[in-house]
Amino acid sequence: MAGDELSWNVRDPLPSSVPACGTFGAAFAFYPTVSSTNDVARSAAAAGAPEGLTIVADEQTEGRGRHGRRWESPNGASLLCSILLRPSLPPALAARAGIYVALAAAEAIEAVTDLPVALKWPNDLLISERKVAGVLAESDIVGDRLDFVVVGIGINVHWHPDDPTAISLDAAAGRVVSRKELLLALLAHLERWRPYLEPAPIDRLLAAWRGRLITLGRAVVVRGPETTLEGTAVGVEANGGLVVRDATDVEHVVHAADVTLRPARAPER
Ligand code: BT5
Repeated sequence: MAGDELSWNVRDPLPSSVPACGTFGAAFAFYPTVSSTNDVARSAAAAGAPEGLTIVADEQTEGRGRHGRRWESPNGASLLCSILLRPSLPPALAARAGIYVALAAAEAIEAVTDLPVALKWPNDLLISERKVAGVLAESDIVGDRLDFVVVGIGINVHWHPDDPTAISLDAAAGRVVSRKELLLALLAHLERWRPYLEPAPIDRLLAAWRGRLITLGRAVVVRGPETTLEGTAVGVEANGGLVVRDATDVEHVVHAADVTLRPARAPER
């Protein structure tokens, strides 16, 4: 069914608030018209808005894609949405935010429509190899830190451009798909994947543990079941093994042993 066989001018209102179900949507705003939902979310982010802020609009006067391209959508036809994220990622990994939102959106569409969604690098969502949604991630870096990332997503729900490479959910599903249902599914899938946007949680556990480990940098005597080793504790491996460098600069990894700390050297006067 072609996209224009179904009218997009259906009564399918977006909500003015969403049920509190976690981080996403706890701060929420709907606008009939904005320049771009990403602009609204970025201004709010700069003013200190919390992670999870969700901005939706019926219409954008300056909806944009990547590299200054336009994102087309008639009033009320799409789910136009921007999400504010504040992940503790190094700026070099900011692209993960777009990956995360694209994945959550693909799952949300599948949950609501049962249609299989594929991703095209970097972050296009495709149904039957036609673009149904696009993702635009815009980040703000302060010093060597990622302050925030605003990820905008536009999903063609009731309309798509008159272009064989584009599709809408209504056209693909052969029915009128609810934008509100899609929005709630998106928020739920964002919630589900959010922990994985952080540096691997297990690495964070190890880093926190390592931070308290008095052993590192100290001269140690290591007594294992068979051998005794003297040296300096220089690190911990991912599996928890202690790395000890001996007097000849050879590194040994110790797993089961008793470690005695040599007294720390008195500070030089
Ligand atoms: C994207 O860019 O695909 C990112 C689109 C992000 C839009 C959302 S809407 C909410 C938020 N607020 C914004 O202002 N933006 C985000 P890109 O990969 O550069 O693709 C843009 C290209 O896709 C255009 O040059 C057109 O060729 C095509 N296009 C434009 N509108 C389309 C639509 N509705 N459906 C499919 N393709 C479209």
